[in-house]
Amino acid sequence: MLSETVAETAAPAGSRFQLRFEAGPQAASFAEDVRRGLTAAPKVLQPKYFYDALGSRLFEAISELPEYYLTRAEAEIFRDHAGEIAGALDGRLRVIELGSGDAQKTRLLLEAVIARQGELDYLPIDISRSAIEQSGDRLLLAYPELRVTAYVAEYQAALRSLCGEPLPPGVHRTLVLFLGSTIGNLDPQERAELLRDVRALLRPGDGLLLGTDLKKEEAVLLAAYDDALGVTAAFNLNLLLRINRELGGEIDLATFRHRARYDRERGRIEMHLESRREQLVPLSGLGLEVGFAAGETIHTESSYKFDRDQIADLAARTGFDLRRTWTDSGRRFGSHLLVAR
Ligand code: AVI
Repeated sequence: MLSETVAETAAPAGSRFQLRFEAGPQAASFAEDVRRGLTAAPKVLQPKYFYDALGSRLFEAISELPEYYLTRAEAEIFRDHAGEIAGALDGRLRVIELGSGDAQKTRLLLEAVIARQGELDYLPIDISRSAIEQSGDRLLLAYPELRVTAYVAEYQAALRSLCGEPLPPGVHRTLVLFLGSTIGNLDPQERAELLRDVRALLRPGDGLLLGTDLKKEEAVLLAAYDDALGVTAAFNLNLLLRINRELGGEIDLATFRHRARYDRERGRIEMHLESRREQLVPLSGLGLEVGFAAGETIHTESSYKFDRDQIADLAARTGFDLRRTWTDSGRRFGSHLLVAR
């Protein structure tokens, strides 16, 4: 389906902050996706629905957990190597970030780029207007040399709109950031499509910095997705709470449990919600009743883990070369610089 693109600028002219809204193709609603997912076999819900207000806060809490090393490991890479990363592409950069959220780790990179070139155009893309406005405000306060053009949009819609725009004067290169191993939540086909969309925006020599979790012992991975405090369990179960709240469901949360398992062959952690007993779950708002067998699960997320060869292969298939990988001292996480061919 062709998208209708609406771009608005919601900032006074001359300010260092611009907000744009890009409407992509009409996405299915939460209600439609829940109906489809819970009447499918096997049952499935998309991980993008984790991130309502409570889910976003639970994810922030996950990042603080001792078992969930990903956020800290990536921050360590940026603390140790931001200067090298910022200098890896020649010429003056602009930085585009996919899924910027609170842009906490990104600050280390932005600071390093500003230190090299004195000023910077930063273009964060996120579907959460509040996250993008708050982080934009904080960044502009901290860095007077920064200009922010923020896109409240799905990645694809914003990338497509950016494709038509010329580079700002004095900018030679684009560096796209896709951090936090968010790419690991996409299936192989979606992942390649997204990288091709990024590649379409770039010119030869431009870069994509891709953060990915790395393959490691199963026990470490499982603990990261099934922590002792039960925060990840709450993050997962919050999907059912959201269905109750937004779609008039009457799901008894106590009849489901969080499950994390590692599928070694596919190289992915899977999160599931498992019914503790046989039951009929009423979803009155959808005019639907969903039957569960005891032990039956809803697959709520896949989180793929990678090795360097897989990233090199993905890069080659999507129009990039893998130029360099930085890892943290524990070699748990990788920041890969892909350069457009
Ligand atoms: C956002 N994403 C990279 C996280 C991950 O590790 O796959 C989401 C998450 N799910 C459970 N814990 C964290």
